[in-house]
Amino acid sequence: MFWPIVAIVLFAISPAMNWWFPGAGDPDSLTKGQSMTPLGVDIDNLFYLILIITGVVFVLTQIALGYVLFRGARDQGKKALFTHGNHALEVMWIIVPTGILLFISWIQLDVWKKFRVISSFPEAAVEAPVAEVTARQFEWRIRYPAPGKKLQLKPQPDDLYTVNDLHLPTNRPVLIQLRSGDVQHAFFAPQLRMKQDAVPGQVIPIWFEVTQAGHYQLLCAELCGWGHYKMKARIVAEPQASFQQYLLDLQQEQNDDGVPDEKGNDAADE
Ligand SMILES: [Cu+2]
Repeated sequence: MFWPIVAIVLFAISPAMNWWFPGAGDPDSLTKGQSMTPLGVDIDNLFYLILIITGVVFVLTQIALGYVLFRGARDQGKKALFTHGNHALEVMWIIVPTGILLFISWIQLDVWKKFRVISSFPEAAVEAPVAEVTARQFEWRIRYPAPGKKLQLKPQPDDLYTVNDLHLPTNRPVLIQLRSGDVQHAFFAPQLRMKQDAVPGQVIPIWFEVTQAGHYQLLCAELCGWGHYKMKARIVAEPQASFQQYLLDLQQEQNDDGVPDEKGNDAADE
């Protein structure tokens, strides 16, 4: 009974110890441990379902094991019973796990479709990708289209660039074109429940919808070389208006050559 008790105690104290899923930045927040995207909540629910099924099976089999050990210790001296098996039992323990696995694979189809199948992505997000993120040794290069323009597959002269700082609008599905410049990396935003490999030579679209403004982690989840640990970036989710303003500011900053204009004003000071 030792391991079931350990498992149940760990399960009970995990949320309080902050060992649960990563959630909102504020550790005292009520949403701690809760995904910041609606699809992430669906993914968490699948995880909980599997945790409950495996948890119940684990506790029941441990109790059965404990009972058999207890019986064996109590009935010492009795002759052991050898059997060639029980046909009905064997049929049962093939059919029941098969049924459970089929049930899990069926119930996750919808979430998988929304997460990975491009034809099921939200149309508005597919029409206007927000940014292109290129992973490289060892940083995230971010390319936005100029304000008011659409992101093209090929870089445009007026595109805007940043490194390790991905700004996104909240409360609408956003699509990102994911690339890799060298080796295989993985775009991992734990609070948003988004993980996708970046593969050289491929442009992989990913989408999510952040429901709460804030700062979230962006990490590389594929050991990609000596500087893998340096690929720690941030995602800044903000309302549409401040996201637009951010792009305008970025544009001004990028186009500023540092030379004062005819009136003697430095563009960056305006
Ligand atoms: Cu990497």
